[in-house]
Amino acid sequence: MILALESAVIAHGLPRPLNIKVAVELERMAKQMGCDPKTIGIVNGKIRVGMSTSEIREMGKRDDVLKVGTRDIPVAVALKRWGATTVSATMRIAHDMGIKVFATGGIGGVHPGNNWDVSQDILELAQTNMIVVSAGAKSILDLKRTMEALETFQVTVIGYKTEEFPAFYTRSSGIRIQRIDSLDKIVKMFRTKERFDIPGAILVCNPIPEEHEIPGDEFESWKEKALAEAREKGIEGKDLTPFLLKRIMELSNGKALEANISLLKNNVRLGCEIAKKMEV
Ligand code: PSU
Ligand code: MN
Repeated sequence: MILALESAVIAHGLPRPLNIKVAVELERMAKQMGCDPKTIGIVNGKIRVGMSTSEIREMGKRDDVLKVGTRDIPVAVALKRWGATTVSATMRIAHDMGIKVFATGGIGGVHPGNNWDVSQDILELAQTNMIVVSAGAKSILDLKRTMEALETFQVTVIGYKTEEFPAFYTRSSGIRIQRIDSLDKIVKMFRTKERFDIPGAILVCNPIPEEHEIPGDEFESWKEKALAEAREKGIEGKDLTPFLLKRIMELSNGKALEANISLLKNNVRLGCEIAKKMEV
């Protein structure tokens, strides 16, 4: 009953020193639920499936950690760097080790604008056969285009106890998806995919718990401000997502941070339940 966890959230997603505390807490929760959590990352060029607590602590403190998507795995390994794996790289490595379930916060997707900033996460979700639990995609993204991309690339998207594609901080986006209420049905879907050799992931969308949800209009003003600042400063490419996350957390006076932690825990809980079902 292994559950994969990513490390980009430690190095680039959450502020210090809370990043370490949250990463350790997520592992503790998974263990308490009877799962074996494996936080995936790259330590001095070595791929670690199950970073030690001291490695997690060090990654959370270092300033020279690369943000590693799938295409960056060879770079981090060859240059013997520390690498924090995003959804794409975490999936690739976890799959290579035979891990079937992975819990994260939110997936990357299609950024707004016409500059073709489309996350590697989409391509990895299209190719790698796993169950990925996420709270949807953040509304810093173009959610409609993100959903269209997921369809084009044949990613199976389902809502756990919801009919709407959740938007990370909020439970709703107006974009409809197939609702599933039973863990057994998720496992059945996975088995069917295997039977017919359908490549790619099942993206299980798990909305943020109601008590920590941030209303869309409140979020919208922070988002607009963060996006405008990014444009002004010329921040783009792989630096864009971490910059926006950081600014939104600051602008929200900690509310976005609390929400982020809440949904991470919620996804680890569901990930554990699914991982346990997969074994039966
Ligand atoms: N969404 C979050 N927090 C994160 C990320 C996404 O709420 O830390 C990270 C994930 O690791 C995701 C990555 O895979 O950002 C996507 O980055 P990009 O948009 O550069 O592909
Ligand atoms: Mn990008």
